[in-house]
Formats: sequence, C-alpha cells, structure tokens
Amino acid sequence: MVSRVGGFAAGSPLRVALVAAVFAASFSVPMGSAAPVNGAPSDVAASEAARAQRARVVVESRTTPTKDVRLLTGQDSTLVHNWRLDETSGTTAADSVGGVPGTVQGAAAFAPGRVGNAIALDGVDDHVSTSTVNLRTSESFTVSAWVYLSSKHDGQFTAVSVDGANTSKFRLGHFLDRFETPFGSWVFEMPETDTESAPVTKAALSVLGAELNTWTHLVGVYDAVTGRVWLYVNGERVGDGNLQNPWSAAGGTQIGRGKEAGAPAEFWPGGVDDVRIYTERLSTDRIKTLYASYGAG
Ligand SMILES: [Ca+2]
Ligand SMILES: [Ca+2]
Repeated sequence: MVSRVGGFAAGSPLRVALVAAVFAASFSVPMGSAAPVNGAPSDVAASEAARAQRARVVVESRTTPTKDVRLLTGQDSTLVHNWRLDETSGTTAADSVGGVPGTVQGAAAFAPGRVGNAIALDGVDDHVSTSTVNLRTSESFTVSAWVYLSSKHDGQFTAVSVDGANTSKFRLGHFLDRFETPFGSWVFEMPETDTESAPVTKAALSVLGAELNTWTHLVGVYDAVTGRVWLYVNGERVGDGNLQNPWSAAGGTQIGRGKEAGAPAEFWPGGVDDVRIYTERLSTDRIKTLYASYGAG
C-alpha cells in the first residue's frame, strides 16, 4: 500500500481520495483532510528529519563538555598528569592525562590501593619513574597523592618527587627527626637550589603526627606569585612555608623516591596511589573537593 500511494504528489485530491479508500478498512484517516499519510516520500523525509532532530537533541542533552566532565570527576584543565596505578601487573604505569607513562623499578608490584590498585613499595629500591614532567617547576603547581606509610624511620621518605640534577625539585612524603618531629610528620618541601647541600628551609611540615598503615591524602601546593608552599592532609591545610629561590628541574616524576647527592634515595616504605600533577595552585576549596571526590575509603 505504501508503494502505491507513494507515487502521488503530496496534496493532490486524487492522492487523498485514493489513500482514504485504501486505508479506510483498517485505519482511521479523516476523509478529505490533508493530514500527512505515513509512507509518502515527502512525509518519510520529514519524519526522518524529525527523528534525526529528536535524536540529536537527546544526544546533545547527554553530552557534557570535556571540561565539565573533568570537574565532575575531580579533574580540571590544569591537570597534566594522573598516574592511577590501577595496573594489575607488568612494569608500565599509565598516565591517563598526560601520556607520560611510568616505568616500575626495583620489582615493585601493583596491589589493592585507595582507588583500585596502587603501587606497593619495599622502601629499599622500589619506585616508578617517568622520563619527564609536563610542568615548569619554577611556576605554580600542585601535586596530589594517596600515600600509605607502613613503617617510620629516622629520616626522609618520599612518596612523590621530581628529579633535579642533584636533588629533588620537590618532595612530598614523610620526615622523622627524633628530636624535631619524634612522631614523624607529613612533609612537602622544595629545596632552594639544585645542589647537594641546598638549604631546605621551606618545608611545609604537618602539625599532625603521621599515621601508619592507613591511606592518607597528601597535597603539596606551590604558588609562584607569593613564593608560598602549602601542605594539605586529607583535605585540610596543615602546614606552610616560603620559597625564596625558584628553580626549574629537568628530570622526571618519581613515585616512591627522592634524590640526594645526585642519586636516588628516600625510598618510600608502603604504597602510593593516584598521583596527580596540576600546573597551578589549587585553592583550598578545590583541594577539599578533590579529597571528597574519592568518597569513603
Ligand atoms: Ca625491590
Ligand atoms: Ca589506583
């Protein structure tokens, strides 16, 4: 029936009459009306167009701009690296944002972490090393990670750093001095120069004693405009300091170690998960939002 009515020009009296007669037995078509009839070529085209339009509207209503998606997931346009460490095996740790994968060193292994898997580190030589970092470390930045400290020792233990030639550009991790910080302290610090004996007077030490064997969210922030550095623990700002002399590091990101006297050092005993680097100073509100975005552990 469709093919038979299809040959008529839309709107012709003959077409309407014939259509009415043909359809009368089974369909209710108003006699003499110019109502569209299913199947006429122009109507098919119109309804196809309408369907396409509806489909497009539906698709568009479900499409969220990339930036919004990133905000919803706790990310944003200044997030340049995110090593989720969700791999289950192998020696490569993907960077889901910046395309700079890490290489697992020292026979470290992936294990259940704070979000999916994490890298488990022996505190001896295990770490994850990248070749570069998409960050000008003399400018503002933020580094964020979940850390799991399995033992406390005297000295410096670094969960995330970026290599300079002789020392780390920054260190995010733990520090214990039996006189200064006998219970241990979370730390974010930036040496003043890339030398072995560089003063590290700008440490942002946590006022909280570091807890063992639990996941803790650490964020280090450097604001190049004011020279300030801040440390956040579980979304709360707990320490700050000043950096006098910004310098730029050329090395890669190191997960699970720092650098001293030109050599890898400060190997982290425990786990590290979801390492992020941003090319700006994240505000306290955004750090709280980021922390909250992980949900209960
Ligand atoms: Ca090892
Ligand atoms: Ca993970």
